[in-house]
Amino acid sequence: MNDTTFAVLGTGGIGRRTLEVSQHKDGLTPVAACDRHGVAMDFDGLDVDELLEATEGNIDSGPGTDGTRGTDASRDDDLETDGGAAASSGVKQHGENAGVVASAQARPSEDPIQEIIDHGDAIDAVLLALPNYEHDFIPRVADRFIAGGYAGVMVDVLKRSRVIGMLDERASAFEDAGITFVCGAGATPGFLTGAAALAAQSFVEVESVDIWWGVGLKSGYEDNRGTVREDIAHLPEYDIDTARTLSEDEIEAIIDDHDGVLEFDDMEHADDVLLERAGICDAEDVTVGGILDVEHDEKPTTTTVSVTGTTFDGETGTNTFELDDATSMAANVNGPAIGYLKTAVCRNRAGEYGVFGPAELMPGF
Ligand code: IKT
Repeated sequence: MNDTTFAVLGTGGIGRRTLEVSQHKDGLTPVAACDRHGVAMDFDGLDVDELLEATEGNIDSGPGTDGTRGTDASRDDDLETDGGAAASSGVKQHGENAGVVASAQARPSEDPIQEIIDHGDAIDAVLLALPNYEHDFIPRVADRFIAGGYAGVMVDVLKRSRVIGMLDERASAFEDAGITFVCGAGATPGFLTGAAALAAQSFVEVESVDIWWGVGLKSGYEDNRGTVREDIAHLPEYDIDTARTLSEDEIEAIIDDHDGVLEFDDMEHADDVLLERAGICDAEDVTVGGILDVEHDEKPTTTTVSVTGTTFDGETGTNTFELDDATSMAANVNGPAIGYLKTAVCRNRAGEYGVFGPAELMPGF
């Protein structure tokens, strides 16, 4: 595959780790990264080490040193907590970090996303590394790329089932624009959805797909505040709107109430609709749940995908796929996101446009 230039929208945990993982992959050149404060752009390739060092140096209360969770309110929330309004205003809120502009390669911007769109001709792929607090936030960002004449790859790591339909509604707009959009390309949905699609191949009928994940996030807590907030929205007492308005202190209190271990059942994760649109099973036959432990780095449970079905010769069985407990969430989200990005670039260069899910594509490596 020829060299691929890519941009990352969002420099929270997912965005920064994507940049880092890309350094270990052939043929990928990160050329732009932005958050609500500004944009770093270099078409010869960003200096990822400098950018990571500068942005991670922004953490007021670093992880792991005293075993406590930090108090910095704006780590992983860049671009998305206000639905992008701050991205346009460029106004820095009280108590916020400088974000990407702490890097010598970055500069403040009134509208960082637009700057990326304006340089879209030189960007093969865009990774939307943004927690999607408002359901239509990622679709609205996609609209901006369509309107700005972008023709290339877009990959997101969104979670919620209902967003897939919003992207599907835009399928013909993506096709007309020449955009290949891969939705739900993180771990779940994403990697684990794809694993379910492979595990289903033994069967002619799939009865159930059960995804059960374990994440230990002590030292990764600061980096993944956005993800933790998204997860809290899945607890029965909360929803996307209430979780979005929680202060960091309130989030700390919820975590403390659960002794640092939060269990999630029946999460609205798009693995269900993505497996249905790939023809594997009905959405209602898919469950997603898991355990998040923010007091330990070890996974509290082994991440497992169980696919139960019937074979052509009448046997019923369950195929399972497990992730090793030693692999981190960062590895299992960002590796696949880059893998799907690579495949999407090949599809885009071959003239295949529209919306794709992780059960329909085999990620590149
Ligand atoms: C995600 O980011 O894809 C979802 C998160 C769970 C990740 C599972 C990783 C499993 C592993 O590393 O073993 C969570 C729902 N936010």
